[in-house]
Amino acid sequence: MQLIEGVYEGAGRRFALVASRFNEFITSRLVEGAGDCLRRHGVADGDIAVVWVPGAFEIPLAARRIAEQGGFDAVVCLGAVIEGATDHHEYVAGNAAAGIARESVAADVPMTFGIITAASIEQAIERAGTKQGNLGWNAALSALEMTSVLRRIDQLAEQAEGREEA
Ligand code: INI
Repeated sequence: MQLIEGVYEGAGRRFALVASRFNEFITSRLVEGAGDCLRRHGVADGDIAVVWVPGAFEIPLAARRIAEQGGFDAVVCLGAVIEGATDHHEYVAGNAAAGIARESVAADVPMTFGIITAASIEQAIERAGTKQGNLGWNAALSALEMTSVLRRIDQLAEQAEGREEA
């Protein structure tokens, strides 16, 4: 039995952070958390790009464009959708989540979901570097793991091809 799992080694890898300006008070903390996580796992500061978009709704398109231009191993998507008086936030959050999942698979590049969905500003603050940790940090860690596990899956396929040829 072969076990395939990722490790958290970032040296030589390039990451893009796509962050929304909407609720920038919160999202700037997510950007800090994601950058901190990547640097602590060996990613060079110069190998991290930060791309700002207007809101969470715009994240999937920017993430797809970044993935298609090549050069990045993964895209970390960072935003904060906070419940309002209407159901507007549900459309924003739902489409951001579905869009990121769709574009990641379509572009064949890991895109991780670091978008806080919160019922209040307090809840969002708790997830942006206080009581409940930092969702940006977690999304960056998942991006590291996915780049690693995908590489290992590719290596497994190469090994299998080698055995067929022998
Ligand atoms: N964008 C967010 O990132 N978070 C929100 O909470 C939010 N709400 O609730 O309105 C939000 N709206 C803006 C949206 O993402 C788009 O930028 C806008 O609709 C223009 O397309």
